[in-house]
Amino acid sequence: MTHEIAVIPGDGIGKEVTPAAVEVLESLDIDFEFIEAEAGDAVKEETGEALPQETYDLAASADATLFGAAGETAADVILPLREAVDSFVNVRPAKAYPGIDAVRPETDLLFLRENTEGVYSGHEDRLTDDVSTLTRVVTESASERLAEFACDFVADSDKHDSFTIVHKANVMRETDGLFRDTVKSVADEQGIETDEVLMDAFATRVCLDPEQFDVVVCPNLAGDVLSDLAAGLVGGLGLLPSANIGPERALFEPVHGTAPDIAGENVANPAAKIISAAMMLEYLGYEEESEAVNAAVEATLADGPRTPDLGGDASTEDVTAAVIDRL
Ligand code: GGG
Repeated sequence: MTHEIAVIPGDGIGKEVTPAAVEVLESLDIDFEFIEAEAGDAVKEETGEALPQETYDLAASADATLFGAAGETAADVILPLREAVDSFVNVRPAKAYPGIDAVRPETDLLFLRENTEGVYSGHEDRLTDDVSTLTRVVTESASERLAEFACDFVADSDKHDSFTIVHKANVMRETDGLFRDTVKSVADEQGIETDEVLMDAFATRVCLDPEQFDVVVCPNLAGDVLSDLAAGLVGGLGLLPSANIGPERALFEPVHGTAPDIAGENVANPAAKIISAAMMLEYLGYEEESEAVNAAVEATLADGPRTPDLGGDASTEDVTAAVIDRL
C-alpha cells in the first residue's frame, strides 16, 4: 500500500528540517509517495498568496502531511492547513531526553491543545487608528471534541490515567468557563479523573515542579504558549514535535517556527521534525518503525552529534545521517 504524504516545508528552517525527516522516512522499508508543495512568506512574495489552493487541496486529500515552519504568514498558512485536515487537537509531547542539559530533566508532559478556535479564530478588527479588537470564540462542540479525544487517549493508555484542565475561567468566565465546564462534564461522564489549574498558576508550577503534571488539556493560545514554555524546561524548541489530528487525516510539524536567525546555515536541529515524522508513522500504523525512529533520535541526542542549540557543532545533515545510521 502506498501512502501519499504531502510535504510542505514552509519557510526558514522548515526548508532544512523537513527534507531531513523525509530522508529518515525514505530510509525505512515503507512505500511512501512524497508530494512537495509550497506555502509561506517566500511564495507570498512571488505570487501574492501565502497558501496556494493546490497546497491546501493536497493537504486535504493526502493520507498525512509533513509541515515545516510558518513565519510572518503563519495565520494564512498553518491555520488553514490545520483546517484542511479538520484537525481539532494539537498533540504536543514535551519531554526531557537523557544526556541533554535540561532545566528540568524530570519533565514529561503531553499537551492536548484545542486547535480550531479561541483567539486563533481570526476575528480581528482595527476599529480606529488606535483601537483594535479580537473576538475569542469558544464552542461547546469544539471543547467536547477535544475532551472526547483526551478521554479516549487516557482510557487507551497504560501510562496515563487522568488529565489536568488548564484555563483562565476566573477572568474569561464565558469562554474559558464554557471550555472548562464542557471538558469536565465529558470526563465525568466517561469516568476519567481530572483536576484543573488556572493557566497563570500552571506556568509557575510547571517550572518549579513539572512532575506534578502529566496530560494537560487546554485552549488554543494557552496550549501554544505553555508548550513553548515547556520546551524551555527540556532543552529548547528543537526537541518538541507535534501532531495535528483530525478524524480522517493529520498534519505533523515541529513546535518551532522558522528561526530566521539561523535559517539557511545547515545548523537547525532536525530532532523535533524527525520525532514528528515518528508520530506520523505511529498514526499510519507503523508502531515498530515509529519506535525505531524515536530510539535512533534518543540515541543521537544522548551520544551526539548535536547541533549548536544543544551545545554541539554538528550540522542538520550530520545529525540526520547519525539518526539514519542508528536505524
Ligand atoms: N511548525 C510550527 C510553526 O510554524 N510555528 C509558528 C507559529 O507561529 N505557530 C503558531 C501555532 O502553532 O499555532
